[in-house]
Amino acid sequence: MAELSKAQLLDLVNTTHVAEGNPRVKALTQRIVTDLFKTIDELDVSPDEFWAAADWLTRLGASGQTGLITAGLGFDRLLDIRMDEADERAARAAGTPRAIEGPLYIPGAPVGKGEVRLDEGEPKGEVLVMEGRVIDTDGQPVAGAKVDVWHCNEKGRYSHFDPDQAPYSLRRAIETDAQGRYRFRSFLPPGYAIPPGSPTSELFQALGRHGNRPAHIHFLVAAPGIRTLTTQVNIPGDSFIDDDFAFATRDGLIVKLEPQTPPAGYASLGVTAPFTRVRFDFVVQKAQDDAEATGLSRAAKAKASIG
Ligand code: MBD
Ligand code: FE
Repeated sequence: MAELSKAQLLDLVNTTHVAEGNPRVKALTQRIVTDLFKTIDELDVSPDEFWAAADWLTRLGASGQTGLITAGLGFDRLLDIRMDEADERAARAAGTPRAIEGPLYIPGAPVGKGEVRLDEGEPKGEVLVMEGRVIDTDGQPVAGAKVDVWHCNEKGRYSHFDPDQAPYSLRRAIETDAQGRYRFRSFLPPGYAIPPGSPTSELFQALGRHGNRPAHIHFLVAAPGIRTLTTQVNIPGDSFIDDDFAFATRDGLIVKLEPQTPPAGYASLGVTAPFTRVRFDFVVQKAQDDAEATGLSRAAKAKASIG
């Protein structure tokens, strides 16, 4: 091979092949490589800058933080906005708004019928009971739906990613009863902050950004024939509520707190004193096909569909 101009090199990179390959992967790779060649040239990226970035990517992957960066750079929310747009076009924008799954979901949490406790032992914060129904967009209850719920501990950390917590701590699923009802006890979680000293916080420091999320609780709601709903609720009053590093706050998902709710009727959850109640119904859509009703997390769904 002889000397190459930049344009000739790019053309070679984008066209060299010994087999057909995957046309979609080829198109996307060509676009990204072309854009990056252009960025390097137009922004005069030095070798030191390039190799520092490559090293950062290696460390990012090794630290398991790819999903933190995608959230912090807005990609998770972008994909939601695009799905909302597709729903608008298809006249299917209805029900509880979707919100990003985030990188911290773990499938396989213990399931309880009708109600569960996420917390164990002494309350680690204000006692919370959240309750409501899963109903479809016609207002019909969805019995036997699975409501997966997960949130961080009092230090803002999530079990599985935090070695100090037991497996599935603050992760449970509730199977709705015949009336579509669910309820669970936990505590009001604090916000989340990206781990200091990590590749993610390195980039955020260089960008002059913080890595805080307002207090929130995650849900994955699934039932046969129902379009799987991934969403979150925000706890009002958090100073980061309109300054989420993951840009995930949405109207309709900021719940109302009912402090000092009398404990009568909540004994089965171990509630004996006034507590904070949140009432929230998940309004879900009927699935148009089986692929919409898998109940899978984003990673598992992508694996099932793309491999
Ligand atoms: C979280 O708790 C979260 O929900 C997201 C989206 C990103 C990082 C931490
Ligand atoms: Fe979270």
